[in-house]
Amino acid sequence: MADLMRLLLRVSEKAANVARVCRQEAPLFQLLVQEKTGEDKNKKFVQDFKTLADVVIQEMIRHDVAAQFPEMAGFIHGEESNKFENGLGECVTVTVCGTEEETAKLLATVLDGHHTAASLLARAIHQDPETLEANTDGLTVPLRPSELGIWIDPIDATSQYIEGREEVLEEGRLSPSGLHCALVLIGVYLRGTGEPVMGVINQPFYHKDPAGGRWRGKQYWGVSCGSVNVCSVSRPDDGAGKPSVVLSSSEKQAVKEALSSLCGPDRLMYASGAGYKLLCVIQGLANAYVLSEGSTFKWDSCAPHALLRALGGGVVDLTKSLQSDCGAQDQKTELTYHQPSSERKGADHWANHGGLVAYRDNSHLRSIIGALKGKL
Ligand code: 2IP
Ligand code: CA
Ligand code: CA
Repeated sequence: MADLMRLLLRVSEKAANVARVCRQEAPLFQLLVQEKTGEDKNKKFVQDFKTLADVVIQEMIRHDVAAQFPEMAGFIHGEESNKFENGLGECVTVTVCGTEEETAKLLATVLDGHHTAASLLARAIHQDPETLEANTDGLTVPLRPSELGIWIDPIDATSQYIEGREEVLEEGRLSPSGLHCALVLIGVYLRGTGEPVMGVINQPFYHKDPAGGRWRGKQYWGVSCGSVNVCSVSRPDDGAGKPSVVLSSSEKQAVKEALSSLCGPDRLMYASGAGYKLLCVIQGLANAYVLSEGSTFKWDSCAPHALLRALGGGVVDLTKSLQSDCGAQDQKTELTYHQPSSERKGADHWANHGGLVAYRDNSHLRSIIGALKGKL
């Protein structure tokens, strides 16, 4: 299944192109933004935006994967539904058609007849991405397509994507908010056990060329199954010492206080985007990410979880870990991706409702769980 990894890298780059095209045209971008309603609303935000870019990206990934791996067709899920309502109140099902012209025609109906916008999007969808630097030579993945499922978050940190603040990133430093927090996340899990086995994270707005003003992205990938553990990011040296932890700025006061006594106040950091915080742990910019609420979903954590496992870490359910007596690295507390929560509705069906702790080093996980016991 190394072919699947190569396909996911290629399709994530196409997704990043779509995300970039949508931002480049300001009037087009305004046009694309709609508010989410009903049960699929992420309760955390008063205004949660659903963009056509999201819907288009998810459908494009689904289309390309199903074309090469038909056995996976019914098992490619994501945050978005492919129903899009245009300014006239008409509901259009967004699909990727056989040709660029057909796709442009369909998108024009969604875009109330804005043909230039529709053509730009269709071109990004049908164009092969420029050659990528990812080196997957010699990679072998002992899996069959019929045992795999996929979770897609077409754009994570939508609020940062829409706000669009440009930050210059410094190597080795966590930068709390801005366009670079927006990520394309594609995770692969085992249908039988729900274990995450492959992941691709694409950061479409990694570097802006100061001369031409063009954005360049960055890709991160990993495979973790059986004895195969490969990650494009090298394992950072965690050292002994106290962990540094990244949190959402809206995290509970009790959690901030408990972790501040464990790590020291200057080792607590805040950043936007669930995916970006997970990426910070993967890159070693923080030792762990703690979230006490059920505000992330399977599509947020699946891809980064696979990379963390490839690096020897993981993502556990916080509530289960606090209840478990076995201490850390209890396989039963790791998040899984195959089963919905039956008591919940809409998007909450697929929420990581017990909260989470993402970690690379087991000793850090143990000390964090210890510090939070009895505090929540
Ligand atoms: C969101 C996004 C938010 C995050 C939230 C996710 O996904 O990553 O930034 O909140 O949990 O569900 P926070 O930044 O406080 O961690 P999306 O942007 O795809 O809705
Ligand atoms: Ca998300
Ligand atoms: Ca999203």
